[in-house]
Amino acid sequence: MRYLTAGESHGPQLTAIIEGVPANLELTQEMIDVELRRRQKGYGRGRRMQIETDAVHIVGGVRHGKTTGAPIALTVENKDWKHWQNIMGPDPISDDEQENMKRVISKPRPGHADLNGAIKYNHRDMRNVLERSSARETTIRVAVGAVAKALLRQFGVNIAGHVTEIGGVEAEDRSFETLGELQEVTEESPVRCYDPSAGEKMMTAIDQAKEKGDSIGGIVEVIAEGLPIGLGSFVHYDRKLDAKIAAAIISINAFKGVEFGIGFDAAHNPGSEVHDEIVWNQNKGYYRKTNRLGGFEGGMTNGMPVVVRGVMKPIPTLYKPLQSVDIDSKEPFAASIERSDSCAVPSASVVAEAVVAWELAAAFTEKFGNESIDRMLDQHKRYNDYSREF
Ligand code: EPS
Repeated sequence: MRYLTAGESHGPQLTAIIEGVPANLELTQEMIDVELRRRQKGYGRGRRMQIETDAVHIVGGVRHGKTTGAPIALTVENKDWKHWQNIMGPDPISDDEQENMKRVISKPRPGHADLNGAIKYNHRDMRNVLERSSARETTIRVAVGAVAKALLRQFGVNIAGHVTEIGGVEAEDRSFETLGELQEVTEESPVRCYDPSAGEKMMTAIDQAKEKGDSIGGIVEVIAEGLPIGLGSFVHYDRKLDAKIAAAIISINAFKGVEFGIGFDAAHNPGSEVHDEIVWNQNKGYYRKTNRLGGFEGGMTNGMPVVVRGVMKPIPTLYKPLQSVDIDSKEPFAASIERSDSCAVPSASVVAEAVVAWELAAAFTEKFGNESIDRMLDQHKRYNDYSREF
């Protein structure tokens, strides 16, 4: 499976084309909209989220609620476009108009793609960079992830994204018994945190950052369960599924690091406290006593839940000035005011869930075929029976 996205933050719409989704998979616009609403909800977002009410149009590859096997095309309109038509329209404009064009950006924001992208693509107006590098693009990736989740659901895979830290406030209570319980609680939390008292403190931290004109980051975790042994492969670097998932997490705007299971703690612990002992029983087949490695060994799933965390830096668009240089005057400046969010970590946990779902779904189609969902299910069942008895 593969997909591409197109569209700018203040352009008319975001678009995705997805190829390789099997035929006869149940897929409706509502199944995608549910995910778009989850992404829009988090505490700490700016005014833009009050303008948008994201909803998908499926414009290819689905008929009467089921995929046909043809490429799936999705669009999500930007409601804000109506305020930006002159600034962001595709038609040529005269030199005069260019001269009077409002919102030309010549002041790069530290931490953004602005300056590097402008130099790379030769743009004197850095709007040409920021419009596409904006995290608005994650909207359509969540829509794509919703298609992946629809596929995974057929195989009994459940996947949950939640927040474990914001602005230095860590979730302490992580004692959920099942993924269902985690989902139930986090869906009701404005910061998507399982621990309600940490959640309150996170909201206070967001309010304080906002007051100061600053922004804060955090850590999100994605857990996926119900996976077979052997998705991905050890045979080549570009077939290691944990590597693909790590890349997918880092590809989310503002993400700077990723770890699986105990992650960086593996550096401090002896091997006997890092590796997961193997057991077998008739019912479950092979499984592990612990899941410190977060569901991966040798680039392949080991049948335990995949547990992956990503760290998001604070959003770099600040009301509080950071020093930079105007590319026209070459003068230093220390003020860049753009509408933005003080914290987008809760939303990012939904995006992380979507990109992990995509990589897992792609690995499923690689392993079990991708022409029709029925044949995939058949292959999957046979493989699971075989691996249990192996
Ligand atoms: C973003 C800046 C803000 C965010 C936006 C990402 O948008 P605007 O510049 O219109 O105020 O709200 O996020 C979204 C629109 C979204 O859907 O998540 C940025 O600079 O990355």
